[in-house]
Amino acid sequence: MTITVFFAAPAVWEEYRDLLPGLLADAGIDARVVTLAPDPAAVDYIIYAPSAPLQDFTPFTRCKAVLSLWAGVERIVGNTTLTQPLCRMVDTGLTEGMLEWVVGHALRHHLGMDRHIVNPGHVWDATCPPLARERKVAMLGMGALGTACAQGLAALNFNVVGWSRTEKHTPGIQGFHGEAGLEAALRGAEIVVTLLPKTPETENILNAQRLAWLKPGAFILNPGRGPLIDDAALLAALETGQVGHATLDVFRIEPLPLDHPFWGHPRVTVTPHIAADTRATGAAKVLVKNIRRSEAGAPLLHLVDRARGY
Ligand code: NDP
Ligand code: OXD
Repeated sequence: MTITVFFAAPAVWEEYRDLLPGLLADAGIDARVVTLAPDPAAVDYIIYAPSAPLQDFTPFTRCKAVLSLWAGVERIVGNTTLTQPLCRMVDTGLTEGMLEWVVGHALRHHLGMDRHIVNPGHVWDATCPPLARERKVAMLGMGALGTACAQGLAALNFNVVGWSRTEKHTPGIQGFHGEAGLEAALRGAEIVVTLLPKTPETENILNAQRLAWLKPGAFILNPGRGPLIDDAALLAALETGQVGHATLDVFRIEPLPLDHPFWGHPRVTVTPHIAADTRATGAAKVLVKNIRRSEAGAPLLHLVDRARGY
């Protein structure tokens, strides 16, 4: 029987149009992919992105899963009309992109590259940076992305510790978990990377008290979500020097409003939510794999726990 896949993310359909139907066919799935759902009750799977106009999932009575093109699902997970299983995106392209962004920005701060790249006074400052092994890095979030980034930084010899909700045993990374483990993870850290989902528990996780646990002059990298950081506390910590620099990819409001103090702040780098992008070539394979599993009666991959919110 032909299944109907509703691609409900018009902004990125061009990237998938020549890819997805062929991959479904190659996987032996008899499917038609539609970009409009005139008969929602006939739809078997929905492919979703936050830019999608779709908000009411009630009419999709036959839908077996909603497959998100994004890793972060905070904009859909609380939708009360969504009763169908929700899967998030976990893909090597997303992971590799995040690893590159995190390692690149961590090395920029670790090596003090700015002093040499922007040096209008031609100052001969021969201060040598410490070795990576001498710097503690706290990775908040040890999921698909956090683990890859923690391992990448550890491979460069950084002293990486990880923090997650549940206990983890990642080779080469000292693990901490839960509220009780947060202080030990952050205390004395010189680089903090936030790769947590936005949930009620993680909002403002980096507040004034926790920023004070870091080594003075610490660097913050936030490619997770804007609300993980208390903006006012961060600005105050930048003012006192407790935080030396913050490199931020995500914000409470995006695009970041032009009058926001982060723009133009000498110790804040703004990148426009580009740390990692879902790339169609890899993502389409993940979507097809999940549809194939579901059609074969196997459990869905990357299922979101609606109660946890990620
Ligand atoms: P995962 O779901 O794989 O990992 C989330 C991690 O956060 C897990 O280790 C989880 O712990 C931990 N966590 C969640 N809640 C808590 C809590 N209350 N206390 C402690 N730890 C907690 O997500 P990904 O790694 O795939 O992605 C992380 C986030 O990155 C996304 O949610 C998204 O917001 C962001 N992102 C940003 C992108 C960008 O371009 N800027 C691109 C893609 C994603 P546990 O393992 O115990 O469950
Ligand atoms: C995502 C993102 O969550 O791009 O995938 O932020």
